[in-house]
Amino acid sequence: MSSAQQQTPVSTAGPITDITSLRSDFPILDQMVHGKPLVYLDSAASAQQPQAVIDAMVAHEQHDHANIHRGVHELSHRSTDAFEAARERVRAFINARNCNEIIFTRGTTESINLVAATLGRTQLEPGDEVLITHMEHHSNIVPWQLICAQTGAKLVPAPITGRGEVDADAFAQLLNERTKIVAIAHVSNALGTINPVKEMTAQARAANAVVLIDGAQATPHLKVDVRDLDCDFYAFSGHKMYGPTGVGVLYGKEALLDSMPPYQGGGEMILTVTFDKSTYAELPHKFEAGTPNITGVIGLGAAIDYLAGIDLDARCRYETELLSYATEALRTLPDMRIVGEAEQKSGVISFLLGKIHAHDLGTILDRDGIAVRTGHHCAMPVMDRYGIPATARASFGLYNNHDDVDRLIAGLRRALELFS
Ligand code: C6P
Repeated sequence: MSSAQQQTPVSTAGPITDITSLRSDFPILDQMVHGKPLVYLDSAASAQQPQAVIDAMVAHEQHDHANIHRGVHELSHRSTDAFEAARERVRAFINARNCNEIIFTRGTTESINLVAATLGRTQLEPGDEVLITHMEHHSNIVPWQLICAQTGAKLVPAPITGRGEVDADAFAQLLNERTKIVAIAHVSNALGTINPVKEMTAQARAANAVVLIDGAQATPHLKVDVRDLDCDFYAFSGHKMYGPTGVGVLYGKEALLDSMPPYQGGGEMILTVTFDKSTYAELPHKFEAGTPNITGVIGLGAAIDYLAGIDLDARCRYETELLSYATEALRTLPDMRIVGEAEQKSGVISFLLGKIHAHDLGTILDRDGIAVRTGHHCAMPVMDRYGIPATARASFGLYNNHDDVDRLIAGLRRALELFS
């Protein structure tokens, strides 16, 4: 059977509503680390993959591997079909109008760099402004800084409150006729805040700005509908949403993508080439120079199938309940400081415990088999905002449960004892 056929959802019994049954789909979780059962609380850095995703990629490599869009032979046809079928899955997943609006990239970082280096480079002029927020990941700061340095435009960060929400009044005031691009996170990886991106997009579009949403931390947890959001661009990564690393997506409105120059030159993105001049392929290929991560794209398609097989409401309820269980449990610890207490949160709790450095906390937890991330989480301005060098961060996937949280709390209690 070809991998394209294997990607089709298997369940005919309707979407799964019992989330607790899903943990066994993830083979990596069934292991001991330092003699203790693994507790994986680092899904915001990279989520684990279910067997179905691994199987789809292995099947592709075993049966169908070949380059795409280039061969007349059977394997190349199969590979191309599987690749383009994954594009259709992505389109449906975010409700884009058509597949021309789905560009495969290496991940969120490359998606944002693509927009900055094409639209940003050609549209920004001295005095123009790119409005971001103080809670952005470096991937939604540095590409804009680079392009501002080249064009004379200015990067403007909208402030955030002590709770970790964008200051809505300040955001509205900062939007003005010089604002050409607004680039905002849907969900903050350092604070867990869910931003009101639909409202922010409407405000930005009313000011005639182009809007890019960094959806890296949103697609694993929330329903994303780019038509409803009415954003111009939406960027996300496969490996945060139970797919493989090295593959991601840039959604862009077709007319806008059409008007932009290519990002990289090479094979696949051209129509004709002479030494005088080249003409470019139609969308989406215009932005997909070179051989893409074919297996990764197929894995991403399988991850979308996997998520589509789970009832979204049940998943959201489960994850929201787990987040509040974990938040309440952490609050029972003495000297606990949770960084980021927005009303709307998803997936992530950043915290500090007494005077224990976040890295020490991470190391102690690791000895207990508990994986959390520590550091600035590629969001140094967030750390500066709260006057801290780093936090420990527990982040959750649909395979986590109360036991994982209880193990985390026990590990933190041990850390407190060690440092008392
Ligand atoms: N955040 C984290 O541990 P890439 O690396 O391109 O797949 O994703 C970059 C990125 C962009 N925006 C947000 C909001 C993100 O969270 C990330 C990745 C990881 O928080 C690794 S730093």
